[in-house]
Amino acid sequence: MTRRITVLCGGVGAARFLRALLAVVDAGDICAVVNTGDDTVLHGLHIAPDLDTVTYTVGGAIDPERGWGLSNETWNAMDALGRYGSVRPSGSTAGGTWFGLGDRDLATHLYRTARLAEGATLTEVSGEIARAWGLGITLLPMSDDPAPTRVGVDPSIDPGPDGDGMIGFQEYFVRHRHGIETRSLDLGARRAQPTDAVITAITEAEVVLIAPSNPLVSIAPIRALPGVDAALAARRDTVAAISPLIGGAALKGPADRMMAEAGLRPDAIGVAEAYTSIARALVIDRVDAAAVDSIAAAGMEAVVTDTIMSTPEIAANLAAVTLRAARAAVG
Ligand code: FO1
Repeated sequence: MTRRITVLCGGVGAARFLRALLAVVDAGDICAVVNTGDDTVLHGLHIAPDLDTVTYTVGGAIDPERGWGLSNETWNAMDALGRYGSVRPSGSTAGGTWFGLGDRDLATHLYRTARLAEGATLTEVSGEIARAWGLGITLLPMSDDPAPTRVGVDPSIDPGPDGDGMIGFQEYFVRHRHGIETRSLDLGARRAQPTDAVITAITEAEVVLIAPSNPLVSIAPIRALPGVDAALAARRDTVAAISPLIGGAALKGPADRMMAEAGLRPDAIGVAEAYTSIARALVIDRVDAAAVDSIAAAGMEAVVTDTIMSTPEIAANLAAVTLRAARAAVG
């Protein structure tokens, strides 16, 4: 059964938007299509940060300061791993503690990894995890295939496993604290397939919303899956996006710098240029009201409102405004 509203999601901003959307529509009407380009294997465990950030946020268990991981978390396993760091041979990644995995968060990765090892698909496991957390929404990974995003950096800073400066997304985002220049992006999604459920969620929903996520590393991987961009373009009139850039900056994360490094305008107009082929409306913050004409010139209709979800009321209004913008063409 197709949900009425499909939301293309990345990490923190998307998760917060989904929570806002739940204030104005039933969970049962929402299908979240989530980026898995950030997924990585550490300690032999399949880590799916964007799926987990959506799960924990919608499930009301997210750590509010970090925006990822669980609240009231303990770190005993990480602390205990530290002992082995001193004996680890060079070249080994075992026992690394640079990526913080809390004790309760580990349960999710243990469950997911064991189920995948039994032959379950990531879609099946994500459905089980969503049910275990009582989310109500449909939680779909963008693909059941590995689709890792890799970031090209200066090899003299980090040569990466192949010596060419191509490193994993979490190595860029966490280990290097996204503080080094990105020279290129390799979207593993280009070599993966969207699940049938994702294509159905995009083609049969009443509206598709693009959450306020990083256009390049959260939304672009979903678009890069064969057939997805065309499916979105085919229904462009009922697709609305929210700009994750406000006043030329991202609220959290490196979206603005990565856009500039990719030669795109690091502002709402740059977001419009990135999305105009697949979405009709772009919801922007009041501070960007002067960009309305430029966004129109890029082919999108700008809708101005408060987009910083600092209170539940502002968040609910953003969700309602975005829904209205997506439905506007439906009449
Ligand atoms: N982000 C960090 O900045 N430091 C971490 O140690 C870290 C651990 C982590 C563990 C599980 C998880 O689901 C997310 C985690 N994140 C961490 C956030 C993650 O890197 C980002 O949420 C996404 O990959 C980008 O949206």
